[in-house]
Amino acid sequence: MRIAILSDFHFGVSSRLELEEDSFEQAEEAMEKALDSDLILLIGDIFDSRFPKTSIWAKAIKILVKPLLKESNVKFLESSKELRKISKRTLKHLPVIAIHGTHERRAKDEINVIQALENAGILIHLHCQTIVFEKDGKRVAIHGMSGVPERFAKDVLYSWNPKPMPNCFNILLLHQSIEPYVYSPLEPPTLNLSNLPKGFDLIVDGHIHGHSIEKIDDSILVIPGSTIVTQLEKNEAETEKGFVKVELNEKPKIDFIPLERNRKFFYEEIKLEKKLSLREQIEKKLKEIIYVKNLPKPPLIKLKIVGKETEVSDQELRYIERKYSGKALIGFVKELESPEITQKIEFLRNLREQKLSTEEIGLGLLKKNLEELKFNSIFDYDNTFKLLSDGEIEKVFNILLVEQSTLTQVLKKPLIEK
Ligand SMILES: [Mn+2]
Repeated sequence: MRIAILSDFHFGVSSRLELEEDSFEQAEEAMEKALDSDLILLIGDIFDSRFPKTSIWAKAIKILVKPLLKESNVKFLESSKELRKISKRTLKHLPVIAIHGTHERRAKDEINVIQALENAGILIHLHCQTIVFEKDGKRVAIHGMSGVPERFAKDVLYSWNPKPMPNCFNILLLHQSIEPYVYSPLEPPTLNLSNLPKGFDLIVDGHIHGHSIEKIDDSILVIPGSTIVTQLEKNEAETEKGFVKVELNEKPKIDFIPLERNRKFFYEEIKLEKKLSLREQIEKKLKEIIYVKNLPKPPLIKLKIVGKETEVSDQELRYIERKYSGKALIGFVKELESPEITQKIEFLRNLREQKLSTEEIGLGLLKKNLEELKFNSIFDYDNTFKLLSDGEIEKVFNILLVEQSTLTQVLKKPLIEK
């Protein structure tokens, strides 16, 4: 039995004209290379947004339906899911099993994009659920927990308490930071390598965008990484983009399959030397990348210029950008003198690039305000916040109105104080 593990397509991540097709083209290459498998696993963040635009849906669906044209040799055995939720159509073709990620997460009881795809018979969505398949007498049990806020991850996992099934190859799917694999410093993980459940043959984690395969105790931790560069940080230039294939023989064979047609990303540092002009130094570096390496698409190149700010003219940088347009997409970073400013910029960049962390901050504010209003009963802040951020004001109002005793306070004081 062969299993393909793909993650973090981030459909629609870039709306910049030259880059807007990348997330689709790269996921498509991965998906096409995965079609010779018996099962496909999607580990979350398929979409970059909880509410993808119609144009994003249209392109995404073309890729996600590819397995529907493939026949399947695996047999569905059982699941802890309600059987009526598993479409018969899904079981007629090469099965796709998916969890949703941080970018797709919505309020409790609100349908998310992965569940919408499940309704269409394109995949089977798991959240704290298990599904078992069989081929040639070999059984595989897939246990999936979709992405939850980091601070709840350990509690949700422990209260679900998944157990490996006997006589099966057991795979646990997660979409979380797992210390030391941390996605955002703003959301510290509650899971780490030693508190993961025991006895699973594979633990697969989405969310982390650089791939890795690591042995931990009796399990193997597989991080397939994203199929696209999302943050243009230095570490993203260090690993290839791709996905993972697992061949179940006596001993499982696990291979990382790199993409070949994807846009490459380079992060280079240029220290100003006195001998050469800045332009000469930059162009030398650019030529090394553009003309020496055999690249399928104009690469993304981020150049960090280290030196005194006054030595670098913005005009000159714009000139170089224009000169190489069509051959490369170039971005410049100037190292600033003050470490304090660097720190602030780093913080803002983290906030901007991780919408969900911004939500975490908003959630904290809401919680504090509601506490001040004496909403101290069993109140689901997380859910209320997600409803608010989805624009479901009516529903939130109804939740608040249930607490008759606090109603007068709500009407007297504004919900969010200025
Ligand atoms: Mn992601």
